Amino acid sequence: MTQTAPRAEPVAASSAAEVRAGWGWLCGAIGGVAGMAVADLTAYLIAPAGSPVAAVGSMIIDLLPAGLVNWGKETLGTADKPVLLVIVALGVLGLCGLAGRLEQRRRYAGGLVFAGVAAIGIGAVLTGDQASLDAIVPTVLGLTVGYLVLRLLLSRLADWSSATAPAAGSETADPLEPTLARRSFLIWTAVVGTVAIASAVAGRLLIATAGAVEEARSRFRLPIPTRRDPIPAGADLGVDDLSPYLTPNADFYRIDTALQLPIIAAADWSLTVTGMVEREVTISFSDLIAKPLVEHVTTLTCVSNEVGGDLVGNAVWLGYPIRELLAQAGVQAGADMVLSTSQDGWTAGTPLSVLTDPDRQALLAVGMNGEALPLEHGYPVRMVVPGLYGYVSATKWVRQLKVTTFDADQGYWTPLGWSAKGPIKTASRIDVPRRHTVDAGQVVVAGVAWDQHTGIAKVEVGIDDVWHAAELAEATGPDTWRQWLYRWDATPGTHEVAVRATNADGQQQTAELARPDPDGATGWHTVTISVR
Ligand SMILES: Nc1nc2c(c(=O)[nH]1)N[C@H]1C(S)=C(S)[C@@H](COP(=O)(O)O)O[C@H]1N2
Ligand SMILES: [Mo]
Repeated sequence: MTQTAPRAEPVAASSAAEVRAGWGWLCGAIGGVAGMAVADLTAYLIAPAGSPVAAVGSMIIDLLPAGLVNWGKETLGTADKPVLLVIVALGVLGLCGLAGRLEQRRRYAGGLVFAGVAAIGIGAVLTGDQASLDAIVPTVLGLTVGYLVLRLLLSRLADWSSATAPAAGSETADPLEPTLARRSFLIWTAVVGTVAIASAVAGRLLIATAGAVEEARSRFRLPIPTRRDPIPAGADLGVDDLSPYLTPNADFYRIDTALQLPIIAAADWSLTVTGMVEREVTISFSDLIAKPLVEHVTTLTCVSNEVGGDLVGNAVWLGYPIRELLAQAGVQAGADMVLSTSQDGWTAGTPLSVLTDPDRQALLAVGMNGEALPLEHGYPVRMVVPGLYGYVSATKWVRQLKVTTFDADQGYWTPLGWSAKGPIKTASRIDVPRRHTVDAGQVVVAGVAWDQHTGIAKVEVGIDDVWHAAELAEATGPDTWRQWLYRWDATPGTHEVAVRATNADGQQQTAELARPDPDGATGWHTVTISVR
């Protein structure tokens, strides 16, 4: 008896250390769950392609030998993806648990492991098919939060351990303190753990829905248009750094008020024409794509675009003319506006006359540059109206068209101080040279000019206020921008290079400077170029 007594304390101490180590693993794992939750929720909100767990899963599929992948598909069937995601999640939990244990021994050691996990996630996201810089945000944010959660829980655990250890010089610790510290740690762990798990499950479900919609979107084959809008060979001058005639979808500017990207499955979409109509018409996605669709190239511009700004892009849109749908509903006399409403409640008020104009291709668009609309550009259906700024016409995720009047209704931006009507103003922009220091000799000055639905007839380049005609590229018609180019014989010194366009009505772009609000910026885009 007396021989075993001295051993009792070391045994207890070492098992207490083991228990602490166990808690360290748990704290790390909870940090990992919190991190995945934040990553998935952030991805859902801002960048659906940025979920690191899913991206790592896809990367694993890409790295594994095809035989193994096929074997997985055959044995697991449709469960293959969930199983893979669970494996990835368990891997993250394992690594984060290890991080917890290491952090407990040495500050920042676990942080290094978290950083390593983040690096894998970022690598996977950036090598995915929809890589973009935004897409790394979820991973970075998630693992930062995860590490902070780990630090928080470990500090509670440390409080408990120090309360348990008898204070130096005293026989026993205050019996109350360890209990309190222990309870505090356990409560924090339970609460943070539960919230993390619940958020992770919610995040995964949301991102999985978004993923399924995105997958259906990317598989969707656009119907063949009944009318094409052939692009002349001379539409693109092929100058380096000059905006291409057609803006690739990945580079197309994005403007909307949506904090959360609306995720709409095509099968769940429908659009209702209501208000001052003879009969309400509701159309489903399958009805819409079965209609005769037309293809039209239209340049979209944001009213917020500053002089020289980049909130403008040109795309081939495929869709159904809105006038046809309005005709089916039968517009009542007295109406002068169509208020369109999106899935997320945003609205735009468009002049009825523009939408019913037989010479204007105002579309309910399903396609953008040969593919289904990207989610952030309005999937499955948006409006595109030549000649009007986006805020009064280009409703993305559109669900309702209400035929009404400008007296009775107003679009989202009107009460916020923007003009109720937003016809596009004549504008031009210098894209090239991108660097504003050049060598003397021939310098290509090039850019784009637009005045949708009127068209651009002339572009001039001013070198220190002496104006020269620029060469104009072709275009599909008046609804798109035109590239322009001027070969400048640059002499050493500092020069002011400006551009101004004249539209097809003979109206020269105004030099008068105006801010974007309330109805679009004006002024000549001017750059200072120093020639060596
Ligand atoms: N649902 C919805 N649609 C919207 C907006 C919006 O905030 N919500 N913004 C509009 C504005 S101001 C512009 S300029 C265009 C931009 O379209 P894009 O993001 O496809 O370039 O969309 C329009 N459609
Ligand atoms: Mo806009």
